[in-house]
Amino acid sequence: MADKSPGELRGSLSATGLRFGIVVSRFNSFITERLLAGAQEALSQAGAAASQIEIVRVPGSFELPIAAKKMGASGKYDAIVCLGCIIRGDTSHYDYVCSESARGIQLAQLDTGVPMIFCVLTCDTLEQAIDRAGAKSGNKGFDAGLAAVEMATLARKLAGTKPRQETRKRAKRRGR
Ligand code: INI
Repeated sequence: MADKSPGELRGSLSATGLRFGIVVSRFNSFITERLLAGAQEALSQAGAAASQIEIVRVPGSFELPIAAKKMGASGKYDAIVCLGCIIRGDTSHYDYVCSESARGIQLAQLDTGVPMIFCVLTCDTLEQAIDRAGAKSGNKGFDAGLAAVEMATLARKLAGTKPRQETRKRAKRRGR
């Protein structure tokens, strides 16, 4: 991240002491599983152990908001990553699923106060989705994982609370 000016508040990329939820749509799982792998990689690079991450699966992107909202309301997570892939078909179904998943996820984070990362690919073709799930245009799941760490740490700072201290026992188990 670029240098920050005095008095500026921003998140960090350290996942120490934080908990993350990832909610994944099974629809177009060929793509969403790649997004999931990207998000997990980003969280791991930020220092999160598998025990700090919980994964929840839902049928399609339309169901992401309700799961994300319930996860947010549980108080168990510092940030939640929402992963889906919507590919345009012959009817207007695509538009409803896109707008409701985006709207629902935004409402869920505003209602619960838990940062939720919108990583729902909205593509005209499968090729566009493949490009964004680890091919030509990188892996948007990875970007979402980093955004989750940044927003989780920023939310802690804004609330004036510190991440949970890592116990010596847990640190030892993780080989730190
Ligand atoms: N769900 C998606 O995540 N992606 C899609 O491309 C998609 N299409 O094309 O239909 C899709 N539909 C299912 C939807 O999300 C719900 O699961 C379903 O309508 C049941 O509520």
